[in-house]
Amino acid sequence: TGHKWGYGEEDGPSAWHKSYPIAQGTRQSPINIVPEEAVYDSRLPAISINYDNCTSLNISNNGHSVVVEFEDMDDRSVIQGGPLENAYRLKQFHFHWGGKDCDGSEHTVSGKTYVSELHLVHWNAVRYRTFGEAAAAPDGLAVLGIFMEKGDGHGDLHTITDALYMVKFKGSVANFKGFNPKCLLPSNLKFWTYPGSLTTPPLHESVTWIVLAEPIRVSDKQMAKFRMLLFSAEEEEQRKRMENNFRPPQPLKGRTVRASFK
Ligand code: B30
Ligand code: ZN
Repeated sequence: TGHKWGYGEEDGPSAWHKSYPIAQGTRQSPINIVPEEAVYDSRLPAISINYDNCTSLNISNNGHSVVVEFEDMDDRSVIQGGPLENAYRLKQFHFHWGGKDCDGSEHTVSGKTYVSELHLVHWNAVRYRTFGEAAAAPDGLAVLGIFMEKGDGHGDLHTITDALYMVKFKGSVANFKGFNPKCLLPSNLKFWTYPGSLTTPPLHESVTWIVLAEPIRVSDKQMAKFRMLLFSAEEEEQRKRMENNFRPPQPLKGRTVRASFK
């Protein structure tokens, strides 16, 4: 896949605007969330996550992250409630992380960064025919962001980290059936929500962000496995470790962040 963007000196976040001018748009992501400035909305329904009949397909390295994809032909795994007007279907999840533990998340909370951030990407199949169509529409996507902090390792995260050796190189894909991401959720689903964008090119302003306040835990050993992945393909001579694949916070530009909790 011939992406010309990346996370390096030359092709990283500060260069993206040259090929993707929307990088300087009015609803870009991620952002720094300031809890004191978020507006508690008592009429915001709870977020409802229904992954009961969820079917994962494969795990892959797309050259910017590791991605687990789902069958999205019907409404078997959906998110609804919160700021969403209808159910959104799970398409994939992926991670962003740092090279060291001092950074890695895309969203920050009062300037605090986490070691990693999990994104569960859902699309509006009520209003759009395909994921691609939804990804370019203002109400097309809903991404559930979950912070990961250093600790004992959460639930079944090891199922993912133990599979990473199979997708070390860019372009590699491995079978990954029967994984239910329900096991990756924290116990409390309180959240912040705001209108934003994809955090990677094409940076479309199509995402309703739902960022959970409660982080999940990832161990040192598990983070080391993420950092064994490579941005480069097997045939490339220059091996580049996959790390620091996060975009820094973008200007809020007058947007309101709403909180589901006081
Ligand atoms: S994120 O959650 O905001 N980080 C996409 C989805 C979620 C986010 C970012 C991007 C997305 O669907 N991007 C378009 C898909 N890719 C295909 C791919 O797998 O690899 C196309 C592309 O970038 O232009 Cu490379
Ligand atoms: Zn992401």
